[in-house]
Amino acid sequence: MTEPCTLGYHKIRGLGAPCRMLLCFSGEPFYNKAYAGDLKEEWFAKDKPALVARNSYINLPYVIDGDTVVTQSNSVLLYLGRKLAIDKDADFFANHQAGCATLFLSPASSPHSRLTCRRLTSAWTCATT
Ligand SMILES: N[C@@H](CCC(=O)N[C@@H](CS)C(=O)NCC(=O)O)C(=O)O
Repeated sequence: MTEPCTLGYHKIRGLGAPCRMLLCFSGEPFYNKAYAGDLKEEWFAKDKPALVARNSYINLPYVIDGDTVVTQSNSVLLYLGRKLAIDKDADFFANHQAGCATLFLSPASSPHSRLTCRRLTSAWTCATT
């Protein structure tokens, strides 16, 4: 079994929300590394210096998937869309941004509105209800 990937961002929606939503929509468990009052110690003093060695552009949001570290929100969305097989080659450019926007901006009216996320220990899993 492969280790779930880690999505790192602030404990707010912001640029991390569509990234988290892609993971939730896919049903893949993932570690939700959400920085809050510990930002200075956990992000700036610990994780950022460690991750910059693996990706010199490291910022929030980022995704760690095994040996791969992807950062910059658009790149994270492209990576997750491809990894989770949400973005299909046939309609990659036509659908990618629209899919994220639907998840991000219109949860109430989107076909995914019944998606719920549950936190299990340190990983997140999602289910449609
Ligand atoms: N161009 C970047 C902007 C990233 C960014 O500005 N991240 C903010 C939060 S929205 C942050 O707190 N970065 C942490 C840092 O500078 O180390 C992206 O699209 O991901």
